[in-house]
Amino acid sequence: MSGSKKPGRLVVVSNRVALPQQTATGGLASAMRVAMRERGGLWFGWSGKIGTDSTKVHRTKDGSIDYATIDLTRTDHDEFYAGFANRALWPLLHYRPDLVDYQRDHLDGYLRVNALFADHLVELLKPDDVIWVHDYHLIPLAARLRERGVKNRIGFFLHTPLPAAGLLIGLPQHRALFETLASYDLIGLHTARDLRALEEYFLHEIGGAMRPGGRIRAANGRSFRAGVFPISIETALVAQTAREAAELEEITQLRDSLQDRALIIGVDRLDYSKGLPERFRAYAHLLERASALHRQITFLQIAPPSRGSVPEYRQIRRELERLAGHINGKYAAPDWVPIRYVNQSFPHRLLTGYYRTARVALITPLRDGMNLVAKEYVACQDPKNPGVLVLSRFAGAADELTEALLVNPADPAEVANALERALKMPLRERRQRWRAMMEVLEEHDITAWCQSFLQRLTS
Ligand code: GDG
Repeated sequence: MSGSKKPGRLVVVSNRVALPQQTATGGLASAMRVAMRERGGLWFGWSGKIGTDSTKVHRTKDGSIDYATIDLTRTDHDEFYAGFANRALWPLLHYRPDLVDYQRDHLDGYLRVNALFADHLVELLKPDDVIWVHDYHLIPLAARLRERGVKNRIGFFLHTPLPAAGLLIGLPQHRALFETLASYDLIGLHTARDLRALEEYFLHEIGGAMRPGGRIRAANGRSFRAGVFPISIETALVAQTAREAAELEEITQLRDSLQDRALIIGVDRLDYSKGLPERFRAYAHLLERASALHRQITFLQIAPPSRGSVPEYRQIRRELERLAGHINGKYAAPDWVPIRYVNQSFPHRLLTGYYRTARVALITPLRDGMNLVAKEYVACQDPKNPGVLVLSRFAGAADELTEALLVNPADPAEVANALERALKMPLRERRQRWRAMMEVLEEHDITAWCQSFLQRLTS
């Protein structure tokens, strides 16, 4: 590419936009900011607000980055976001067809909001813009843009897993949705398993074909590329934050409160995909079996509530309260509480200090696109005395973090065994495993992820 003209502006589209004045930003937000800062950029999406007028675009600017957001009406929010995206697509993509609540008006709302996004975007686009669309809320967006004459390069990244074609076809109207993926030029997925699922869907379920160079030709004749791009974190920054956080008063308080007990930590949005009830049961299994560990360990589960408007999320919250109460009731002593279950969110800086304090991270989603907490935990460790990662084999991160203790989260005995092994692991082995995982994260950080996707999209 050297000597070639300046690459076009980057236009990022996602359901939610991380506005400059908002401090709570994840790895994705900072990666997009880095990418847009270098080449100039526009970030378009929902403001997060519900209003009566979704025709007005709100603009702000921060350096070389422009932000354009719209409000959603109550009906659009309920049908598109709370309805189809979070009650049909999210469970389906996380291998939970039993939780899919398909409603035709929710699908209509989903398609309508995607068309609304497209209507706004065409007014904002320039001919050499490169467009990068994110996640399951916006699957049909490229198709709607093509219908409006947009010829730009358009990439799509799916942050969730993609289940096997046999599951996808269970969704009513699945073709109206998934076949539109062919309107993108490049589709990025976290793992090889997700990529196989996409190929299988197009080849075997809707009659497409493989083309030279790994291109997939859809039944409508359009062809696109797809590839594996495992998302990552700002490894160096996260590690530095953790080193500094170790000195904070809150972290000292946590350490003091442990009274030399080994800390086991879990950090997850309160979501049924994260395997929290199964995790609590596995911990109870360990307590039942290994009484020598009583009073020696403390499990801190941080689970900030999410999507409270969806009934399944309220239900899982009740279930966890019951389980935590039951386990503490059964095993606690006057001076020891086995589970500290904390239903709130913390500044990211504090989380890094908590990770560094923990001897073990217990991260056991039933399904997870990647799981960035697993990567953050590794990056936050003290190289001289690193902790151990116990990780679900069904998190995308398991493909890269192979030196974690990989478990099937649905098997309480297997998880309890891994937990015990982690707690007893000699320093030498902890260091070896940690070093291997840290090397992966140093080489494949969020900047590398962003660059590799954009390079493929524009090549
Ligand atoms: C989706 C996919 C994929 C958590 N609690 C707090 C907090 N967090 C931060 C973590 C981490 C992020 O949120 C969570 O990322 P995950 O990857 O673990 O999970 P999802 O939110 O489900 O993300 C997932 C990801 O997209 C990226 O593609 O890996 O599979 O489901 O960064 O540290 N941050 C703060 N306070 C908290 O209490 N500030």
